[in-house]
Amino acid sequence: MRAILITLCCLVMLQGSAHAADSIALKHGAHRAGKRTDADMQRWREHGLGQFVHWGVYAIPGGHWEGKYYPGAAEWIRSWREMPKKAYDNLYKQFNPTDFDARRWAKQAKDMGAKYVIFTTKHHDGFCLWPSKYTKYTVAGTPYKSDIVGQIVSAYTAEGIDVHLYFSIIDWSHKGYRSAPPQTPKERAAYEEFKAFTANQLEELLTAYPAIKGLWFDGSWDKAWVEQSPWVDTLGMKLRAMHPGLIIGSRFRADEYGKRHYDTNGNLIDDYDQTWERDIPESISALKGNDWDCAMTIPENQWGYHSEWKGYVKTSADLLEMLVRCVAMDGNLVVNFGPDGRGSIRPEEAAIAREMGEWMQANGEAIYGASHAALKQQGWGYFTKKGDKLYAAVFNRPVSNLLSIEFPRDAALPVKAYFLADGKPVEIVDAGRNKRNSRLYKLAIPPEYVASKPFVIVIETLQSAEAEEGYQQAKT
Ligand code: JFZ
Repeated sequence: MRAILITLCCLVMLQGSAHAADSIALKHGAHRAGKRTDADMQRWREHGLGQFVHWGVYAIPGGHWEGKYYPGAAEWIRSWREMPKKAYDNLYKQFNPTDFDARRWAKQAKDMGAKYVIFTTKHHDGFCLWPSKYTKYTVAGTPYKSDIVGQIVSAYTAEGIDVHLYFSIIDWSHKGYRSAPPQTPKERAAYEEFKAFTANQLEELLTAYPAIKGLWFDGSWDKAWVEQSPWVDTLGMKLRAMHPGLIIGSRFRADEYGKRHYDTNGNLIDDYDQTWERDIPESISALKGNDWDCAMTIPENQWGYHSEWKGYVKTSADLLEMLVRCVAMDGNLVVNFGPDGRGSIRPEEAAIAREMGEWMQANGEAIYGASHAALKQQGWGYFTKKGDKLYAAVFNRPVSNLLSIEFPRDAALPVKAYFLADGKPVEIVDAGRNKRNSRLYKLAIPPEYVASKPFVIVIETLQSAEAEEGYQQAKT
């Protein structure tokens, strides 16, 4: 009996699209082993920097209700017991952002150096910033009336910025929506309606805005949604068939065992790892070779507009360091903006955009299309690489002005170094070998070099034999 069972188990395990010998057959796990190799995904991978925009009716109260301060994330204020649901659900009647100018936002994002934007079409409250025909709770029913998603898609696309649409699976406005799995036949029927509604809205978005590049899902952790994994998988395939090249992160669906992001066999579900939110991995090994991005807030945990930020607010230097860290581990950083109820970007965010943009203008070469460099991490900063160039982004300038670098013995060796911003040369000092026979060098920053911001040194490399010669020549 036991032998029969084991044989049966083995047969079951051999079926399906298992990737490795020790993996189990999954119908709704990862559908691909390794990274996507197509041009659309390659383009996404090279973005480096993105902008996130959280906008909706929550921007009107801006984290306050009747004089009281809401300490949570502003876009969650509806769930606060101090704010009556009814009051929240009527906010749309006041939604009239007369300052909104999609072209101004897009220009600002472009000047910041963002290559893609993720824009909230619908957050957990269910309010739609496009005139969806499947609900009345949309921008069309507000005094503003006009389609906001449409304006965003055209303005950003015109600036050469790729648009990805944020879509919340959680929808507090739909009567069939629920977080826990439906139990009674009535609940099940209502949930089926919610599923159909969700699918309709997603198809509607892809049809109305064919220029978009991807969908950024959120709120898919609900047990009710996780339980629907085979259906969600089929929906995903339909969306991909409708929109070739579509990019979807790992926060859309679970496998049939309820595993999210990484399936039961440990393979990434869909196109990139979406678990890095307000968090950056310690080392590239945590990514297991997958694409990823990090969505980051400027204050601690505020996505929608909160008129009063409390706690530590990140500076442009903090965000630039995060950006370089992400790119050094083959990821993108997406910086969040929360415009106010009138459609204005707050001054603190405008300043961040400007400062990051100035830095990107001078140093973007070390970011766009750059990737992980397999060199030992150093305390002064981070390495990225592109072709035969290495970029040393310096965030902690040593008092000695000497930057240690270490090259594995068979790596291409450094032959020339200079500041990315102005091309001024940087001396490469040969510091011998360590006991592993790695080649050690020091980059000598001229003591008179003044930098009020992080800076980048380009290191040109040549493969060993050539390098040996080049280096000897460079010394003469
Ligand atoms: C979600 C939303 O609830 C929030 O309002 C915002 O839109 C953000 C981008 O996404 O919040 C999350 C989702 C996932 C994690 C943390 C906050 N997470 O995986 O750590």
